[in-house]
Amino acid sequence: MKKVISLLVFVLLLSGVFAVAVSAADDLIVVGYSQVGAESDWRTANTESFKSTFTEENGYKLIFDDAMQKPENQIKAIRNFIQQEVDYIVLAPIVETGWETVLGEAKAAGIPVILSDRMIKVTDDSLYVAWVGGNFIKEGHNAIEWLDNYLKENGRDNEDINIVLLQGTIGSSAQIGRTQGVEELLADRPKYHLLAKQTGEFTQAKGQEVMESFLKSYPDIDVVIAENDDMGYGAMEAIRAAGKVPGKDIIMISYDAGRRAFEAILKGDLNATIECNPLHGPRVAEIIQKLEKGEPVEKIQYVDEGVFDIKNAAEVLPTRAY
Ligand code: GZL
Repeated sequence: MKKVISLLVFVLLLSGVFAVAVSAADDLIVVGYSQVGAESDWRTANTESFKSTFTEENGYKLIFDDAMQKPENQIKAIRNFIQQEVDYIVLAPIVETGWETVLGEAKAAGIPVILSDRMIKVTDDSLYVAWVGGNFIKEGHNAIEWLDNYLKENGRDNEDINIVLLQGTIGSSAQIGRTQGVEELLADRPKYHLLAKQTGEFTQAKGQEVMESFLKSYPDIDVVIAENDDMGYGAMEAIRAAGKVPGKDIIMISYDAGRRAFEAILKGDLNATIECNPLHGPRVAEIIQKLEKGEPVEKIQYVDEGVFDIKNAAEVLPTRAY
């Protein structure tokens, strides 16, 4: 008899534990996150920012999808999130176009969409609740304004300056904004000559390949502007292989301001890195918490960004989170 009672108590306890576990799982906010890929140091830091924020102990279940830089994979992932009836969809859109239909499906399913990193071009901006990211046009301006000061400080402000531009993924907000910002300021600087621009797909390998072709076509390049640090590292390899010294024979400017960029500045290989802060996880979580409470959220939320060079790299590097 005693055995029966103890078995009964054990089963009751077990079902109670199970019920608590189920209800705890039910309380988690389910977030479907479609990430661009894993193409750069920046992207790695951006992904880590989400994975370390959207944890079960913080009250979330994160369903993460790496689109491997293919927009069609993001469309599939979003449809999958809708089928799984997630509570929120977070999208880092690879390119700006092609989102009306699938985000319309998310809206019809009553699932709020939050954009992180890059922007989308849609006629109906109710298709997303908010966007968190960098001010890409301002980042473009930052590069040219830094170059103005650098040339002045080095007594070269009256020289004709030949520039090549390694662009990011064509059609991505980061590429569109940075290129626009650079070209806007070049338009009223007759001494600066943009010899060529071409995409390096935000990767180190492709950046090196494109820079090799630039060096073959243009023997007198003075400045490389790379729309991310990774393409900048590739360009440095190409410049060294051509018998020149990056950071000295050719001024090097790149975007993101990851740890490796600070190290390259201190080594003298890179002259400036224009920050684009990837730590969007906490900002997106803040938006979700507000939405959970029915509070209003700002539609467009820029992250803080700086410009780093030999003057501040040593002091700032120890404080960097990525
Ligand atoms: C910028 C982000 C860009 C980074 C690249 O917000 O979209 O994509 O500059 C990354 O490093 O590949």
